[in-house]
Amino acid sequence: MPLVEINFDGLVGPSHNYAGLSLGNLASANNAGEVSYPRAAALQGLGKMRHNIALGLTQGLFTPLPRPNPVLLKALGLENIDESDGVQRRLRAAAWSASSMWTANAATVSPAPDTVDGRCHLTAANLVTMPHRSQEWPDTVRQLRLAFANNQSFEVHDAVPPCFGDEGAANHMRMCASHDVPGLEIFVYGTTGGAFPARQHEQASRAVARLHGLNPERCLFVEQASEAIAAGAFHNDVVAVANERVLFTHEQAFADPEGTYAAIRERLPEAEIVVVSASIVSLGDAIRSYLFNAQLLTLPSGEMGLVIPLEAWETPSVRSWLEGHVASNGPIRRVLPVDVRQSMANGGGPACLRLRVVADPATVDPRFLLNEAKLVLVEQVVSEHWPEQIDPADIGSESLARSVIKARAALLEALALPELA
Ligand code: SUG
Repeated sequence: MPLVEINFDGLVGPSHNYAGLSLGNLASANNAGEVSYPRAAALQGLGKMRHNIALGLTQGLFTPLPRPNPVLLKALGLENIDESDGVQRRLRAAAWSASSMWTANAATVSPAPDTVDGRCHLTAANLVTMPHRSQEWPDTVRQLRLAFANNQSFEVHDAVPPCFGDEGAANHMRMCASHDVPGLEIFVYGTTGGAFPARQHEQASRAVARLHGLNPERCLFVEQASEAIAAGAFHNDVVAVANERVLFTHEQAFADPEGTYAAIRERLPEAEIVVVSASIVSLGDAIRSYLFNAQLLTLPSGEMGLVIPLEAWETPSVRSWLEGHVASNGPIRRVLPVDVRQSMANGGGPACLRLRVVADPATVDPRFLLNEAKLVLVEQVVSEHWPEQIDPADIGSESLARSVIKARAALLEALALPELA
């Protein structure tokens, strides 16, 4: 049974907009009120998926969740209210958010070689820190239970209780000799972020590790540096990323960097830890450019490639670090810039847009796997149905709501996914 890493990207939803809902996410705050381009955004995301398929990688797709979310609008008593004050407008915008596109926050995933029952375990993330994200998990679970319905290979858990914030794979890294052998699972939590919230609670991470039946000797619970959160690294994947034996991290990612590296090396002697020092790429440049919100991938040749946002390539300190690393024969052999600017403007880089699942593709519902023909089909649906642009002032408009609902329905029909309608 060949276990490979499958990247499930979230398709940018038809209601993609810039409502500035995420405190501590600098891009979301800086672009609040801007006009968004949902059609272009979704096509950019699909472009990244095509790019990664062309590299010879297995690619999956998750569909956008129902928006505007009738469940949230009803629960907040906002169903029949037209006149809104500022707070009500933000709550309404929450119900319209397309934030489920960032599937790195959909769940935490422990592949079969790591778990006591030999199945791949997924726990949906409760995302309770941000109201617009806390509505995602019940619909996310529905989608995960469909994609991973094969219960000989998978178990999908409900989110952990809302007393402990959990943001999923964005705060979880797995290191291993190769994807198909037991790995070291590294859970990164925050305690404080100055003016900004620490979204991942240690007890949520520990609960996920227990639910997944992980071997405690192959788990690490590591604190994120509060200075990183305070500087805008609202998830660990904004300042660090791992793949197989390589950890690629900013010097200021962890509260105790040396202790963290030593603990990793003790458990995984073959680990290669690539640290970018703050004197070469400042924490500010790392966060603005999203250098670490990259897909560190093992290519079919066995070499590692780093899929970065164009913004990183355009940042002089970052580009010169990357060029130096490749020239000095470091473990990242190829740098692969992609354009996901519409998602980036809400704080979502290439890594945010994907959930990594190590599994045998034959055990996944094929409707969630992509090939060129399906990509073309989805592009057609997006080109025909996704709104060209959304001004945040349009949020709440009935005609826009109708087109957003219709667009998602057209996608579900094209993908033959009536269960999600
Ligand atoms: O949760 N942005 C998302 C970005 C998530 C990025 N994911 C990872 N780092 N894995 C967030 O802050 C912006 C929504 C708005 O402002 O309208 C937003 O939700």
